[in-house]
Amino acid sequence: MAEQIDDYFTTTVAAMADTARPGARDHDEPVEAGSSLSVQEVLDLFDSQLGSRHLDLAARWLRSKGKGFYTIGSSGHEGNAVVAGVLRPTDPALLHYRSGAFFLQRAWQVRGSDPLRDVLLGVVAATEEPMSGGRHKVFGRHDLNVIPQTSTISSHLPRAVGVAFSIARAAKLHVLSPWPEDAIAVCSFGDASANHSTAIGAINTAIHSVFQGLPLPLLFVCEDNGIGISTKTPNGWIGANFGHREGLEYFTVDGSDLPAAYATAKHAADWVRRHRKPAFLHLRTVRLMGHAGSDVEAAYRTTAEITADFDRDPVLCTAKLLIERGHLSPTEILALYESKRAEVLGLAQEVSELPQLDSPAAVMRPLTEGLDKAIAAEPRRTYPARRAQIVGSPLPEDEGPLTLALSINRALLDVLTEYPEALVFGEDVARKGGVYGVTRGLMKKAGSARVFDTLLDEQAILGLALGAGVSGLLPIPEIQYLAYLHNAADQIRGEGATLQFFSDRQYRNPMVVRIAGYGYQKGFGGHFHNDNAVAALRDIPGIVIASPARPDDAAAMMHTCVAAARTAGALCVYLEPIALYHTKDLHEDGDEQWLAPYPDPMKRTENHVPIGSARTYGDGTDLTIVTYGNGLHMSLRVTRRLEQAGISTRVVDMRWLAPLPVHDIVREANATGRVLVVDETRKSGGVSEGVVAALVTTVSPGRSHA
Ligand SMILES: Cc1ncc(C[n+]2csc(CCOP(=O)(O)OP(=O)(O)O)c2C)c(N)n1
Ligand SMILES: [Mg+2]
Repeated sequence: MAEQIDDYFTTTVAAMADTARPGARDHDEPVEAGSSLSVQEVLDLFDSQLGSRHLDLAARWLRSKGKGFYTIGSSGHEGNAVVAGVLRPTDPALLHYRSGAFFLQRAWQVRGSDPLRDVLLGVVAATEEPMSGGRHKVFGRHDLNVIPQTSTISSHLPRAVGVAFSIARAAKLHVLSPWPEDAIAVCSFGDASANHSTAIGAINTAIHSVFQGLPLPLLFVCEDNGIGISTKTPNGWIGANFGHREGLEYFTVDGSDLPAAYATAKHAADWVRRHRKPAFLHLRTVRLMGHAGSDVEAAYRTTAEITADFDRDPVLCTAKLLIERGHLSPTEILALYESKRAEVLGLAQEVSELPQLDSPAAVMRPLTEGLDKAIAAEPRRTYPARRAQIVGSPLPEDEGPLTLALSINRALLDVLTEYPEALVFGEDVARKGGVYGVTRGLMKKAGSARVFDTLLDEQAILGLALGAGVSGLLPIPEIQYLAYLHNAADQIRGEGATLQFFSDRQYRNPMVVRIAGYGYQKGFGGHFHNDNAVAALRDIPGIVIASPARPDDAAAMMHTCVAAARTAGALCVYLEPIALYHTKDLHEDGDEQWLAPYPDPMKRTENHVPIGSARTYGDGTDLTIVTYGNGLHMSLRVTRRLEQAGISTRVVDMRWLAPLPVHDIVREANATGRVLVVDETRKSGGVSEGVVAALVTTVSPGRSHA
C-alpha cells in the first residue's frame, strides 16, 4: 500500500521552484547564513534521513510480502541523525526504537559496515544480522558502540546512567574500558516513555550523582512526537517536567529543522563532554505512519491532525532547505530520494531470502552457551603479595572457623583484592558495612571508589551494575532484602538476562547480585523482610542462582560466581540466608558446627564448587532429603532425630537453584528410593516444583519416590 507521506514528499518537492544555481556548486560553504553546517554535512545527514525513511517503507513492503516481522519505524524522527552527527563513534549509545537515522549516521561515520542491510537483516530476522543473529530487530552493533535494547520502554536508562558512571570510574581505577576517558554516553527514548518510573528514576540517579560531585557524562535525548501509541502527551509536558531541574541542563529544539537541531545537539553534547554532567536534549519531532505497520492511526487521530504533521516531516524539511537555499534542484532531490529507495528495496529483496534461525535450540544458543561456559568457569589463583597488602593479617584461612557472614565478607575482600575492576555497592554497604555487617570493613580496605553506598533505588543499583558490566568493571551489587528485588526485577530479567540474547553474547552483563533473604524473624517482618519468593528469579532464562547455606560453601561459591561473571559474562544471583549469617551451632548450643574455616585460596581447584553441583551429607539408605538454605540447617538437625527413630537419611544441599543440580539430586534419590523436599520458598513457583519435575522426568523406573 502506498504511504501518504511518500506521495506527499514527492509531490511537494516536484512542485517546488528550481532555484539551484547552475554550474559547479561549492559544498563546503555553509548551508545557510549563520549555520555551522556545510552543504556537504547537510547532504551527509540527509543521506541518513533518506536511508531511515526508506527502511521504514521497505519494512512495510517486506511485511506485506510476509517476509518482514517488524514495522515500528523512525519516520518523523529522522532529525535524530544530528545527535550521532555531534557525537563521536566511540561514545556508547543506547537507542530508542525510532533512532534509525542516528544508527545510520553513526555507521557512516565509522564506515566498514552496511547499516541499511544490517537493519533489513533484523527486519527479516536473518541469522546474518550482525547484532542479534536474527533473534530480534534491534539497533545495535558492537563496533559502533551501539548497545542493543529490548522493547521494554525506558528500561535502558538505568544502564545508561551506569555506563556514564563507569566511564569515569573505570578511568579512575585504571581499568581497561571499551569507552575512552573523555567519552559521553547517550540514551534516547520517547515522550511517553519519559514518564516511566524507570526513566524518572534514572534521571534522578544522574542528578543525584552530580549533586555529590561525581562525574556523570550522559546525554538524555527525548524524541518527543507528542504521543505514545494513541495517548497524547499534554502540550508542553516534557519542557515543564524536565526544563527546570537543577543538575540537569536542558536543551530543546525542533527536530525537523536540521541546522537548528544540529546546533542545539552540538551545544548539548559539548556541554556534557566539557562539564561531565548530564543534560536533557528535548528533540521535538512528529510521528509519521502511525505507531507501527499494524496501527490504524485514524482510530484515534483526525485526518487533519495526521496530515498537519506532513509539513513537519524532517526529510521534507531538509529537502526544502537544500532546494530553497539553491544548493540542489527539486529534480536532484527526487533523484536522491528515488535512488535511496531503489538501493533499500534492492537490499530488502536480497535479504528476504536469507536463512533464519530454524530451531528453538538455535534461538536459545546464546543463553545455553553462556550457561555452559559459566558452569565450566573456575576461580583463578590468588595473588599472595597483593593479598597480604590489602587483606592484611591474619589471612582469612588463618582466622579459624568463621560464620557465614564473615566467610562472605572475607570472600568479597579476596575478590576485591584479586580483581581491580570489582566494585561492591548498594544501600548501606560501605560506611555501615551492611545491615547485617556482611560488608563491614571492605570500604576501608578497598577504598571508597570500589566499595560505596548508593541511593535508595533498586532499579538504579542494578542499572549501575548493568552499565558497569558492559564497561569493563565487575559489579557486585547488593539488594538489601529479597522483597526489594521485586520492584526492580526487570533490570535483571528484561535487561540483564536479555542483553546476551539480543546481542548474541557480544555484550554481556557480568555481575554477582548479592541478596539477603529467606525467613529469619519470628513475629515481625511479615512478608517483607522474610520474603522467600524466588519464582521471579528462577523463571529468568540464563541466569545463575547461588544459595549457599554453610560458610565454607559460601566463600567457594562466591569465587565460582565471580569467575563465571568474569570469564563467561554470567549474571549470578547470590542469595544469602539472613537467619544463618551469624549462626554458630547446629545441634546443641556451643557445638559450633555451623562454623567453618575459610577455604584455602591456594587450593582453589580442590575447593572449587562448580555451578549446579550439590553437596550431600550422610549416606543413609532410607530417605533422601533434598533442600537448601535454611532448610539445610533444619534438615540436618532432623536427621539426628530420625536416626534415633531408626531411619537413616542423607541430606542433599542443592546449593544452586538455577541451574538445579539435577544429576546429583537424581543420584541421591535413587540411592534411597524416597525423597522429601524441604523447601522454604513459596508453594507456588517454589524450588520444589523444579525438584519434583526433575525427579519425575529423570529417575530410574521402578523406584518409588514419596
Ligand atoms: C514498559 C512498557 N510498557 C508498555 C510498552 C508498550 N509500548 C510500546 S511503545 C509504547 C509507547 C511509547 O511512546 P513514546 O515513549 O512516546 O515513544 P514513541 O513510540 O512515540 O516514539 C508503549 C506503551 C512497552 N514497550 N514497555
Ligand atoms: Mg511519543
